[in-house]
Amino acid sequence: MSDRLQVVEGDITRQQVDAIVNAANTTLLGGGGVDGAIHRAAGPELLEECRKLNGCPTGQAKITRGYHLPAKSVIHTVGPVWRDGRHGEDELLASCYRSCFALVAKHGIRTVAFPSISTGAYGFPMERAARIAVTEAKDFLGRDRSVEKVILVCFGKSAYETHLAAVKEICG
Ligand code: AR6
Repeated sequence: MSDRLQVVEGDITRQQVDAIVNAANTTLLGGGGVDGAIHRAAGPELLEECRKLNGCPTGQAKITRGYHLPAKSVIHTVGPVWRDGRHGEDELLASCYRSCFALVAKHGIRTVAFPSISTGAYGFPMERAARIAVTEAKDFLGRDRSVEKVILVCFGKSAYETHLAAVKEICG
């Protein structure tokens, strides 16, 4: 289990995987944070393809090519904006991970890297988000034997430690 679920500290745009996940907004037309970094690294062709997707609702996901990224595909998902935790935020964030994993399975993707969706501009508490990410990744890896690696890419040491703790708590 734990060899198929990895936590690393780093920049998701540098990951050598089949697909990386983008924490986008409902327009899918780019933004700041990891979204901005992915669009910069992929090049303008990514925005051209995104324009044809007509956006994406919160909790869902859409896939594009990766263009100049090392990753062949980008899975764009839209996390919930944190309000107070009583507006379906947990379920919407879990739904992001499930929607991404559904695309992973559908497209025969074997290695996928996720950023910590919603924990930047959207303000979702990271510990709580990390537990949801790890729970969904563990469930998916238990169901799908063809996926070799799910990498949770943490931006900074504190994010890394938070995610490691969630893996220890949930995966033992
Ligand atoms: N690699 C990995 N993780 C990163 C990187 C990177 N290069 N850059 C930032 N992070 P955010 P959100 C981490 O704000 O909260 C955008 O403008 C960051 O430290 O990128 O889902 C979109 O267009 C944080 O832990 O996404 C939306 O409007 C995590 O990625 C909005 O922000 C997510 O932070 C989405 O907000």
